[in-house]
Amino acid sequence: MSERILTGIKPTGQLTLGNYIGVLRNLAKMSERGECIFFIADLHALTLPIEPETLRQNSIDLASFYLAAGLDPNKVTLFLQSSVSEHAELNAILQNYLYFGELSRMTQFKDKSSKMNESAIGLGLFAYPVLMASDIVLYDTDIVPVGEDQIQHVEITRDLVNRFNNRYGKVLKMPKYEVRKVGARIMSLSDPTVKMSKSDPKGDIFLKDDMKTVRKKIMSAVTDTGSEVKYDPENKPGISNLLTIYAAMSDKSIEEAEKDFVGKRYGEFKTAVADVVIKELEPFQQRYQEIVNNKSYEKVLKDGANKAKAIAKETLKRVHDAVGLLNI
Ligand code: ATP
Ligand code: LTN
Repeated sequence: MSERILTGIKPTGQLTLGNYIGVLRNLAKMSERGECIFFIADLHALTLPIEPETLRQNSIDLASFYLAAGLDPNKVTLFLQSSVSEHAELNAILQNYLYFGELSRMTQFKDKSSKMNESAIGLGLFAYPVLMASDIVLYDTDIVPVGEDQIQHVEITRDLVNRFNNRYGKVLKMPKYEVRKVGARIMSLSDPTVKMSKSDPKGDIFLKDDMKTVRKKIMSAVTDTGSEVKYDPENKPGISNLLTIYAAMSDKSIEEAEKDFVGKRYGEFKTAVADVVIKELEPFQQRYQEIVNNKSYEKVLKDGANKAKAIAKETLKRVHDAVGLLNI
C-alpha cells in the first residue's frame, strides 16, 4: 500500500518564502510518492486573535497557493480543517490523553504565550498540539512533512499514539515527521538568528511581494563581516541563510551552492540568490493569480472535504468503539 502523506498550514498571515521552501515547494513531488492529504488549518488559526475577514481572505489565499504549487486536485485531497467536523470531534476525545505538563513544555506555546498577557492566552493555544495530533491520526497518516519548528508537535503526537494504543490496543497509526534536508528553517533577512515567520513579518519575503521588492529585500539582507561566501550558521548566519535559500531554490546541496561562489563577492552572490528566487516565484505568482481570479479553489475544497470526511468518519468510529462510546 502506498504511504499516506499529510500536512497543514495555518491561514494566519501572508505566506513567506520560509513556508514556500520549507513546505509548499515540495508538495507536488510528494504527490508522486504517495497519497496526499493537505489542508488549511483554519481552526488552528483561531488560537491567536484574528479578524474574521482576514481569516476568510487568508484561507482563500492559502488554498490558491497550494494549487499554484502544482498540486493536481485529482491526485491530492485539499480541504479546510473546519469543513470536516471529525477534526474537532476527535480533538474532544484526544484532549484527555495529553497532559498539562507536557503541553506546557511545547516550544511554540512558550514562544507565543510569552509575548502575551496571561489573561489573553486562550485554551486553544495551550491545547494546540491536541488538535494537531487529531489532524494527523484521523487519516492514519504515515508521513508528516513539516518545517523544523513543527517536529516537536509530531513527536508529542507519537507519544499520544503510544499512550492510546497501550491502553486500547492498536487503534491509531504511528506517524513520522519528515523535514527537508536544505531549507527546513529559513531565517529572517533582517535578523538571521530568528525564523522567517508570517506572524512576525520583519525581514520576511512574502509570496505576494512584487519581484522588484523581492530583489530589493534580498539585496539589502543583513550579511556578516568578512567577504567569503561560506556556510557557517554560527559565525555567518546571514550568509548561511542566503546560501540555504539559494541551494533550496536551485535544488543543490549546500556544498554545491558554496562552490558556485568561490572567490565571488557578497554583492554578486546576493544577485544570484535574487535571480533564482525570482525565476521560480514569478510564474508561481502568475498561477496563483489565475486561480484566485477564476475561483477554481472552491470546487477543489468542496470535493476535498467530501473525500477527507469519508476517511475521517471511519477512524472516528474506530476510536469511539475503542474508548467505549456507543456508535448509535
Ligand atoms: P506563524 O508565524 O503564524 O506561526 P509560520 O510562518 O510558522 O506561522 P505555519 O503555518 O506555522 O507558518 O507553517 C506552515 C509550514 O511552514 C510548517 O510546516 C512550518 O514548519 C513551515 N515553515 C514556517 N516557517 C518556516 C521557515 N522559516 N522555514 C522553513 N519552514 C517554515
Ligand atoms: N501546526 C502546524 C500546522 C498544522 C499541521 C497539522 C501540520 C496543523 N495541523 C497537521 C502538519 C500536520 C503549523 O503551525 N505549521
